[in-house]
Amino acid sequence: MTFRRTLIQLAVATAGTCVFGLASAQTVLKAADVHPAGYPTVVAVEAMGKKLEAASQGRYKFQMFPGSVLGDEKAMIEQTQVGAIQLLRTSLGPVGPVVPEVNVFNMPFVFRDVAHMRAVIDGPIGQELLDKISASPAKIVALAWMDGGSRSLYTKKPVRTPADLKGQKIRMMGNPLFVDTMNAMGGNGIAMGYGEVFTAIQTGVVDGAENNPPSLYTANHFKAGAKYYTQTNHLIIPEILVMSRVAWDKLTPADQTLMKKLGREAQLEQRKLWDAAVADYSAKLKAEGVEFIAIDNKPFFDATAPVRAKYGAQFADLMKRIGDVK
Ligand code: GTR
Repeated sequence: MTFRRTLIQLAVATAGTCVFGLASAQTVLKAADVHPAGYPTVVAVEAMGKKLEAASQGRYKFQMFPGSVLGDEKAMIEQTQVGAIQLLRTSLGPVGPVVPEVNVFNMPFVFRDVAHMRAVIDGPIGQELLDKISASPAKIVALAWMDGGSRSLYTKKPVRTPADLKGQKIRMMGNPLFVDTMNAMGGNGIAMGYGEVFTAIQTGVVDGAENNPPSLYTANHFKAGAKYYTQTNHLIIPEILVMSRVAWDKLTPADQTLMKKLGREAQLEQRKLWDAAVADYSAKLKAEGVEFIAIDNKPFFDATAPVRAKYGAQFADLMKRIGDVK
C-alpha cells in the first residue's frame, strides 16, 4: 500500500515533466493499466508509445505503469482527470459514473455478441460515443476503443441458473448499474476494485466475480477458489484509451492528430492480440482445472430486463440503433 501510494505521489509530482537542456524540451507521458505486462492492452499501448517517441523525434518520452501500480481504475480515472496520468486504458465500466452517456454500452446484454459489439464501436455509434466522452466535463479525451471481450461469471460453487446465485456475493466493477445487474441475475452484487478481488474470493468476502478469460487467468482469481466459469456472457463492455484533457490541451494540433492516429493503430493491434489471448487463456484455464459451464443464458437475459428498462429508458433511440447494427 505504501509502495503504491509512493508511486502515485511520484506520478503526481512528475506529471508532464519537461526535461530541458536537450535540443528541445521532452514531455514525459505516463500511461497506466490495471493489467500486467504482456496483457494485450498493455502491449498495444506500449507499441503506441514507441511509435510516438519515434514519430516525434524524441519530443515525447513514454512510460507504462502496468499492473495497477497507480491504483485501481477509479483512482486512475481520477488521476487522469487531474492530469497526473496522461494516457489511461480502462474499461468503460468505471467511466460510467463520470460520463453517464457511456452506460448505454455498460448495460447487460446490450450487444448480441462480440462481433456485434465490434460492428457498433467501429461504426458511427462508436465514434459518437468517443466524441461524447471528449465533449463531456470529465476532462478526458477518448482516443480509441479496445476489446474487453465478453464477461461471464466465476464462482466457487457451480452456477447454471439465476436460482443457483441466490445468496452468493459476486464482485462487480464500481458502477451501480453492475450491482443492479448482478442483483437482477439472482446474486448479491458487491462493488470493489480489481486489485482487491483475489483476496476477497480467497477469504470469502465474495463467492465469485465475473470477467473475461484473459482477466480470470492473469489475475489468478481461479487460484483463489473460483473454479466454475459459467458462460453467462452478460456483459460485453468495450474498453477505451483516453488521454488527460490537461495533457491533450498542451499538444499542438499536429500532435493531437498523431495521437489519434496512433491510438487507432493501437486499437487494431490490440484486437488481434485479444483474439489470440482469449483462445490461449481459455485453454490455460481449462488446463488448470477451471470448469467452463455451457448454459442457455436466456434466463439471465430475461432476469436483467428491468435493468435495461431502468437504465436504458434515457437511451431508447440509441439502443434501437445498436440493435439494428448487423
Ligand atoms: C477487465 C478489464 C479491466 C478491469 C477489470 C475489472 O476485464 O480489462 O479494465 O475493468 O476487468 O473487472 O475491474
